[in-house]
Amino acid sequence: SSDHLRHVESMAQLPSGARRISHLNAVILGASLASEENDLVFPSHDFSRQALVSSPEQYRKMYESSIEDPAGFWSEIASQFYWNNKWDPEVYSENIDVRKGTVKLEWFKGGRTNITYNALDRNIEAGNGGKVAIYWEGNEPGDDGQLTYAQLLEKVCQLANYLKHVGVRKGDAVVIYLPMLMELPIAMLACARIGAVHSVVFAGFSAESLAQRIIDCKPKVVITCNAVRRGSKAIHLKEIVDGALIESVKNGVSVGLCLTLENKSAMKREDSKWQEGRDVWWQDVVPQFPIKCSVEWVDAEDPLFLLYTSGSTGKPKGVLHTTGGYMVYSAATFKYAFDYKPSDIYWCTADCGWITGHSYVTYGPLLNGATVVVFEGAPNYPDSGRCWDIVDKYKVTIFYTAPTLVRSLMREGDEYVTRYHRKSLRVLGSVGEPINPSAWRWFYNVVGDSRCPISDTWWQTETGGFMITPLPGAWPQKPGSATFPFFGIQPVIVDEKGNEIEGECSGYLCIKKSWPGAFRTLYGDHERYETTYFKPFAGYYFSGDGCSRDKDGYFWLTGRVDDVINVSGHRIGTAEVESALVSHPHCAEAAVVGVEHEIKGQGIYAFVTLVEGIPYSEELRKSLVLAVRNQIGAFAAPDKIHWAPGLPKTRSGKIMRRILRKIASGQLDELGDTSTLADPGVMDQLIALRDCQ
Ligand code: 6R9
Repeated sequence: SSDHLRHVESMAQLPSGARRISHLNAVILGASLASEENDLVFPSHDFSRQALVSSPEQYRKMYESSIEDPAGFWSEIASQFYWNNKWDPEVYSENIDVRKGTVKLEWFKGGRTNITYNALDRNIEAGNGGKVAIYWEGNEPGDDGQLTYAQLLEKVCQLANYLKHVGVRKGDAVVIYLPMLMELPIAMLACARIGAVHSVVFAGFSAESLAQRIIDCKPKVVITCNAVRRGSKAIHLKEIVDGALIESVKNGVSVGLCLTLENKSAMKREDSKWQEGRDVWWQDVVPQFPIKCSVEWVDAEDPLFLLYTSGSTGKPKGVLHTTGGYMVYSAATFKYAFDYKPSDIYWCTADCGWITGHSYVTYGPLLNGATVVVFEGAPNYPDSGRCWDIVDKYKVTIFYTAPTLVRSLMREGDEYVTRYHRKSLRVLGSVGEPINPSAWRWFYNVVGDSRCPISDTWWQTETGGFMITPLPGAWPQKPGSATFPFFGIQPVIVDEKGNEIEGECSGYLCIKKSWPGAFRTLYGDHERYETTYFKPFAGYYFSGDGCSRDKDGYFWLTGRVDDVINVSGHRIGTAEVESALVSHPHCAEAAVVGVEHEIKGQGIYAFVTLVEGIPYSEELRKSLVLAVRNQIGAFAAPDKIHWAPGLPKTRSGKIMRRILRKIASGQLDELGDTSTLADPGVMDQLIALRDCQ
């Protein structure tokens, strides 16, 4: 439409500082609030000019070559790394079609390499030994440290030598249960150097969850620390490990060695529980080992790590990634999606216990020779300005975080942000769930001063790296859209029957063909791998996410398909309703679930958190419902608004909808396991408020 064009043109002519996108100019320009897709946010000309990919044309050219000749495209990127032996001429082989037999993917098979060698030694040999690899910022402001690439390699080698000394060999599993201390990436890299398979378990999981993972992968060693400080409390990690190891023994898995780091700032070693013979202090043994350690060259298809992720039912799935393809893919996605330059200071707030911490705290950045900030603490300690304090302290240029953090900081008010300079920032990133356009705008306008493109990266534990993501200098963004596929990725939207739908549409998001970073199996359960991911829509990898594509081809993730609500035959993404609610100026956060409804099939039940200082009232309830009616339509109007001072979240920040569904449907005695909640206290509050509104 001409309005749309005018909008695009006027945006293109504004100087970057004036490119402030808001509901207001959307209204002025004639776009309705519901059609978020009409908002285009352009990178500045200066940004694009210096970018690795500067224009839609350049992207299209590279994308097309990656699809037409995957072997050639990926070989060229892979050649930037060191291979002790080149891969087979075939480059890759794949069968993702269950109808044609076992699902099997191989990339760079026959090639021998080592990811730690490529992340550390290779960069040092290129003259970057003195460059800072890790800036570490502790929970307490002022408690910090740093390691250059050369120093990091020495630490990695000492631990690698120790692990070899205690009998860890190529292919053995090592479980790592550590907070965000430098020793966490060190431990990952040490395992990889000797060909051992690490399985990092987020240090917020309970003893039971940890035991479940230990029982599944049977590690030779568990690496942990005695305790950690979170905000103002100390958590005794070693005691959790003790519990898990007892539980494992009961299930026939006995781990002979628990290497324990003494985290002095949280707890003295004298106060730690100890089992002689099994437990060893890291500080007592590791520093005695040589600072050089030979490299174990592994096949590209040898396993690199296992990372457990929760399925919809049953036991956690052990997602297995191999070496060569993952290396190439994590490095390439990092470089392009963040427009990485050697002068960047990069900070990703994710914990190494999740895939984001694997691909985009540890491997992707270090493979690129980047300087990475590792933060041990909480973003609201000592107050809600901590992130921006850290950004200013280290002159962070790329800041990558999750929508949940953006929303919670947005709720605290702009002053915590504007108090700091943030002038170093040039690229922002978002991951983990769809980012609501209103949170996107706040992140863009307030945190990034309307200057920094946002890379809203859609991907999964299973995919190893970014799948659909902006390339920040290449094209205009739309707040809330992950934009276009990364090189080599062919996303398709399919209907119920698995037919691809073209053009403007919505449906299930699948991927055609393999890519180097794809997971190769679920550990010990290849059948579950095939059933979960490749059988629902034969011929494709099924992501489990819903997605729509707009008239300009932009992809919009609408949330897990298990979170789709079908109201009177209308398919409504919970994320859509949440986004509408959060666009209300008084709503800070919303979580929407389906409940059984006599007439409509399913009704919409919305939990809402209000902006600090706003009281809940009948009037407000009505205006929240109205916001949804106005933005999506009357059919999407919530049947129930449940005021929630806090929402139940996992420690990685994901809202636990399973629990919300139970509360919504009144099954209060079936709440199930709430042990993985970041703050179990919100449950009582929620239940108490259930019937008084
Ligand atoms: C990387 C990560 C994967 C699920 C995925 C999707 C959601 C992640 C997203 C996003 C919309 C984004 N998700 N990034 N949804 N936009 N930018 O989070 O991996 O923990 O395995 O979760 O997270 O629903 O299917 P993982």
